[in-house]
Amino acid sequence: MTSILILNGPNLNLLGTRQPEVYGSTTLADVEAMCRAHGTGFELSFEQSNHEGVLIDHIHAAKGVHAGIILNAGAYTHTSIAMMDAIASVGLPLVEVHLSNIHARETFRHKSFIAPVALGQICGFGAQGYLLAMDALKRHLSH
Ligand code: CA2
Repeated sequence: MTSILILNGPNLNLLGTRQPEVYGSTTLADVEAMCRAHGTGFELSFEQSNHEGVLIDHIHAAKGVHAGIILNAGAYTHTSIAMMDAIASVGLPLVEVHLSNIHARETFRHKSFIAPVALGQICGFGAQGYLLAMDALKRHLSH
């Protein structure tokens, strides 16, 4: 079975507990359950870390194990050249996801270091964005 990694960055472990007006009331465990129930036929690994280096280790370890990655890098999206380099170095197809529409928020959130090394970016659709990303990756991998 084709395996994919769904990787979540800093503070996303707090999802559903604070700022529901921005990020909704769905918890990260709910997001994982939604992804597992989505039925794209992927085997899923679901990981979260608040540490940039740990996220990079997960990206490196994905090579040869997973066929693709779905990444919500949280605030590292806007700062991390190191994550960008890691994604480029493994060469796996990656879909960037954000719960909120980062382009409708503060200007510092408009910049993504992930976007240039991603297949595409999905933002503004809340937890549903992860399911859209799974569909996009499924379609990409079957062509
Ligand atoms: O919209 C997204 O998914 C973000 O990646 C979320 C990040 C933010 O820094 C990005 O600009 C956009 C923040 C994640 C923080 O998540 C929390 C969830 C609930 C309560 C507090 C933080």
